[in-house]
Amino acid sequence: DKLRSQKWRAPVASVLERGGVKIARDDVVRDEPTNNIPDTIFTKLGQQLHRRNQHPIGILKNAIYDYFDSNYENKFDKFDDLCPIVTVKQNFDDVLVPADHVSRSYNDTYYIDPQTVLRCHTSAHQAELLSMGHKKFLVTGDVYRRDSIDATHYPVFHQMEGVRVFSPNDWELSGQDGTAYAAEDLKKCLEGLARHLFGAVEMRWIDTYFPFTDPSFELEIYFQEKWLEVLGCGVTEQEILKRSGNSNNVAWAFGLGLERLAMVLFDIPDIRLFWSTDERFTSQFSEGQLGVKFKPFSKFPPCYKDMSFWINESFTENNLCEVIRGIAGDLVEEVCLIDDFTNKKGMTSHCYRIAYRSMERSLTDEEINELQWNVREQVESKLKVVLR
Ligand code: FA5
Ligand code: MG
Repeated sequence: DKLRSQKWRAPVASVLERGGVKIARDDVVRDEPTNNIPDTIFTKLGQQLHRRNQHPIGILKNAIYDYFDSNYENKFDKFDDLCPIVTVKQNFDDVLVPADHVSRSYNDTYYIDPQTVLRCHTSAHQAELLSMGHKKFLVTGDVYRRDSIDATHYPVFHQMEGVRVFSPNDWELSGQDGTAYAAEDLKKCLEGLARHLFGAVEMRWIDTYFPFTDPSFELEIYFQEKWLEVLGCGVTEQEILKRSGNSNNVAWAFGLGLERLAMVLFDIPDIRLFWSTDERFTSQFSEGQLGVKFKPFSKFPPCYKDMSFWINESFTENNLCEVIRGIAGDLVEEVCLIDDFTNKKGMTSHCYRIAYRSMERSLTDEEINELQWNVREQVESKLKVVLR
């Protein structure tokens, strides 16, 4: 969600941010200080859930393809096998992300080396495909982000990018300017998609900011008693069109969060389930079946553990989450800041509540205590905070 952020933060070039880099890799041979990709992420590369026709993400992708195929005479060009390893230029520069934008930091993005990242959005492919002359296309793929931990955020997820380029004859007769025409067409297209997928559903548009579109919007859907952001979109910045040889045109673009849409579509309560190989999960979905509601296989109780510590200047929540995920893997359900205060000496204390829960079985006290013990130890040694 952070690409919408308008708050610039100077990239933290401190040792500790590099320390964040070292965090997950310091027990393997390949200890590259400029590489912050832990093994839990490496093992996800190439899994391509979006290309499995029996998996909820693949089923959803195919349903979205159907919508575009049946509503547009000239079909959208489709790409779902573009490599997730891209250059910093593709991921950021080509879509006008400013040099000091927070999303570029090692805290937010997985770097292979200073010029190469795991794409953090499918927008990384926009400029190239536009330059190749594509006017209407969909790009589906796995994307990677260092992020917080809860039921709707995961460090690997899937997006589908859509781009449509208009030429002056498209809008001239409408009495609108190109931008207004494209914005209206975009909203109609996405509202139609939501109806195609969900039928009636409670949704709302939010005005937002992206470096690559203006105006920019997000669509939220009411799910599990909350508004859930499912996509970002907008009218493409003219500079991107100009650079790709589309100077006289106007375009719209969107980026769908496929897990979020699939959660609503299939009633899947937690994003970790998409990675489950438990048959009680996988057997509930089949090719082409949209009407299925996921039946949880009995709900196991969560176990909460709190930990408090004095933070230092380079402490970040993403680094904390990476340490916890490195130890507990998918057994961690949520990490939540529950207390935050600064004492008279100017020292700041954070208290985090960690929820442990397996989607597949009951956890024993012993197992959880061991996890928590390791978490405390590594949080202290790797993040250099002082436990209280
Ligand atoms: C983007 O990634 C923009 N590239 C989208 C875009 C494309 C805007 C084209 C304009 C034009 P954002 O960071 O908001 O935006 O992510 C898009 C969607 O991905 C979100 O709405 C959400 O549904 C999903 N998403 C974001 N972070 C996560 C996460 N950690 N886990 C699961 N889904 C996520
Ligand atoms: Mg967002």
